[in-house]
Amino acid sequence: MQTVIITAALTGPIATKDDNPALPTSPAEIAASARGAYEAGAAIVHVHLRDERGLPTADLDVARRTVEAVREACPEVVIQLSTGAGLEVPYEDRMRIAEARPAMATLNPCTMTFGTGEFRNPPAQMRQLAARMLELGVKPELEVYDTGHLDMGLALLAEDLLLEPLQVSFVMGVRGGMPADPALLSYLVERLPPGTNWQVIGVGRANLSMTTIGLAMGGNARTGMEDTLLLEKGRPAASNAELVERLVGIARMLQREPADPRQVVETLKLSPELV
Ligand code: KMH
Ligand code: ZN
Repeated sequence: MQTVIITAALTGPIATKDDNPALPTSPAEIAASARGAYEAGAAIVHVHLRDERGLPTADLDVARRTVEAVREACPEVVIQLSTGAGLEVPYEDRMRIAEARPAMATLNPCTMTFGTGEFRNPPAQMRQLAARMLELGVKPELEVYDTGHLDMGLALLAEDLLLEPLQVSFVMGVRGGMPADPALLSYLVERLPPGTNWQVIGVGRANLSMTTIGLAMGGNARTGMEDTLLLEKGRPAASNAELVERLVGIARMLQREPADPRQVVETLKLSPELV
């Protein structure tokens, strides 16, 4: 049976507990949610840091405490820290997140309008972050929100700032990025270097449909309260685990079994000392 890498995006930078009381924000809540998501079938947890007021932060001490809490609660799962952090977080602070040496971290190749805000990813500093992740052995996950973002990612590969196999997310449905259109997904998947690991991220209403299409196309998939706070219209998700359980159910209907973290370490050639 073909395996599938399931990622759980636990918190994100935007929602608050007012939007969904089950949203994990403290290191302890994120750790417990990571445990639940792992037990439901996620091999990777995508983690945004929040400060004690619940606001997005890139504070390195919060990063280290959060990573430690997740490792304590769920030593098996692969930890991926977001360097996207939050729209208001200065890029210089975001770059420092890699110093926490998670096994994986996100790399956002392009500046864009992101909903009602601006998501700054200055080319020179983005390349500095890519180079630093290379030095630290932190595996980047390229977050592709539009067709040109993939071109930028392939430019980084040509500049030896990325190592293969690439890990690429196609983020569908962000206002300011590409719409949730299967034709765009097919176009982008066609342009990936052989051996690339790719996943679909569907935001909001696009989450269920686009991740299902991505699974059916043989890709990997992400879910979690960063991407959707609702299990269905009017029904808030009770937990990240609940969203992961649903995605795993769809994968199994498509005859695909969730990969475990060990398989992910091998497939993505993660640095063993960072897992
Ligand atoms: N911070 C959001 C604007 C990432 O995790 O690196 C986009 C984001 C990407 O969350
Ligand atoms: Zn994120």
